[in-house]
Amino acid sequence: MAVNFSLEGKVALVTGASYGIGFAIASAYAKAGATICFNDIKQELVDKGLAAYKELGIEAHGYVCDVTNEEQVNALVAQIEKEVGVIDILVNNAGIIKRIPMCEMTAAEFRQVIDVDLNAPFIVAKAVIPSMIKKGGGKIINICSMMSELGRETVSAYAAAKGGLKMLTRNICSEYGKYNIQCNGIGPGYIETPQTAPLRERQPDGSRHPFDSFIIAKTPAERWLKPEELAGPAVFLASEASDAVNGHILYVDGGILAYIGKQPQ
Ligand code: NAP
Ligand code: GCO
Repeated sequence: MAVNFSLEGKVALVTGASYGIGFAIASAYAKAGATICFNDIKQELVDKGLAAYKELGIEAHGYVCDVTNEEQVNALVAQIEKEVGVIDILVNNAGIIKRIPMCEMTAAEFRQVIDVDLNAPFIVAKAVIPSMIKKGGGKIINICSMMSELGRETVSAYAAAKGGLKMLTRNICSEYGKYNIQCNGIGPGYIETPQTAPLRERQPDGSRHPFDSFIIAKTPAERWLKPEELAGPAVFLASEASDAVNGHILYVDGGILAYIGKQPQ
């Protein structure tokens, strides 16, 4: 029996996909046959994203929408259903991080990270599930993190959100699996995107950022990963090939979670 990795005829919404990981995943979905919808908070970034997709020969549908705003999200889903079609594949990708020592972080800052990284995936999934049920099924992919499993200094809000997102993923699986909805997560390792750029900045003397060196030592492949390396796992989880996979977090981390780390020389 041929395994079906095709996304032909499917409508995909990837949140926060003007660039970065979301852009790489949405581009791969387009190459697998899906129609791409994405959003960003700012029109200028939606426009930049549309141009970037066009450069790849992809006619994407871009929308301004703040994923933390339930009214905007419901309007976005209704507009996509009217203009493009029912959403078959949702990737909850939009996310932020604030790297602040916990006792220096305000409650407002903590709440802001939880709002984008955990409340928003709930809001957007809740908005798309009813039509997925009517259509006979769907795919929801939540972009988790190493911090769904591990903590580190300064990322308390982000780790709490991504840990919660792992359990939201499992709960959507549990509650909606009977409607042929598969909800899984992707847990990227350390990826070269604007979000991690501060961790890779060269030092004034030209040496690597200490965190950069740390990740190199923690990754068996001894390198940061590229957004495009998430494409294959993302296509798999969006396709019929993964219909029996549900509630799973697929770590695409180059082996970080399996590795104690290189012994200091
Ligand atoms: P990024 O470069 O910072 O991009 C994040 C995207 O989300 C941007 O397009 C951003 O738009 C959008 N966004 C933020 N808040 C939003 C909101 N309220 N409404 C709509 N869009 C919003 O991040 P990335 O590195 O590509 O990461 C994407 C996802 O992967 C995030 O969930 C992140 O936590 C996760 N992740 C990243 C890594 C990594 O190493 N990079 C590893 C594991 C997991 P604006 O530019 O307008 O803010
Ligand atoms: C950090 C990084 C990480 C990555 C990613 C790792 O400050 O440690 O930003 O959190 O973004 O989530 O999987």
